[in-house]
Amino acid sequence: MKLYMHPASTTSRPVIQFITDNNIACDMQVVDLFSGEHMREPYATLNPNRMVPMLDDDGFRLTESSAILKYLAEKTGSPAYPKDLRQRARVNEVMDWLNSNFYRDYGYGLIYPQVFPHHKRRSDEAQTATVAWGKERCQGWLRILNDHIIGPDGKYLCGEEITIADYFGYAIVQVGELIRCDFAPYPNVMRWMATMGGRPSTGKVYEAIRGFAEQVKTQPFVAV
Ligand SMILES: N[C@@H](CCC(=O)N[C@@H](CS)C(=O)NCC(=O)O)C(=O)O
Repeated sequence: MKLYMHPASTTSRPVIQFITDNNIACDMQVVDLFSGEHMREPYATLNPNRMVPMLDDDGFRLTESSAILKYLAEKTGSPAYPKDLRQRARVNEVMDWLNSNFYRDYGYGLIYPQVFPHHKRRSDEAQTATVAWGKERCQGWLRILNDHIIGPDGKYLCGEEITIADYFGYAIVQVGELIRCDFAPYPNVMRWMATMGGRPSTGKVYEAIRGFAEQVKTQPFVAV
């Protein structure tokens, strides 16, 4: 198996960490997003989305980080993707919630327009409105994550055991470190982030994104 990825990619990190934690035999192939390798051949034909990650399992190519996590967990029989119908449905629910509701406003509304030049809106007015909208929406989603998905006693997103939803969710929420989000109003989120951040694999897997956060640490950002 081969994973096409980039260490600074938010959607690559949960897959890399799951592979690492579970000692899955998988070659890591860096696709250099910064030089545009994903836009050129041969990658552009391998993955017409021109994005990472992509898994190649003996010629079976799979994109979408959420789908890749499910595939790998199922293939390896990992308890992180429970077999029980309702437990699995809960994991799917949380991953869909993160991928659509949360990430749309948090990543593409609040963080990326401020951090990545190609996400910045063309006018100052559009930029300010986008970021203000993203911030307001994120505060609502973080409240739901804090109060309802994790809750005061929750260790992980779907109960007492780690699931692939945690790998996925941690990668997304952690991107807020780029704009210095303050999760203090969300203590359950903070506790869960600390649990995930304390995994032995997190330091190495999150090294590149933390290096990037260091580079932008003096830039002013609107954050939650
Ligand atoms: N929905 C996709 C999103 C993948 C994605 O956004 N990948 C980014 C890196 S985090 C990428 O390859 N971006 C390249 C570009 O936009 O040019 C997934 O979850 O895998």
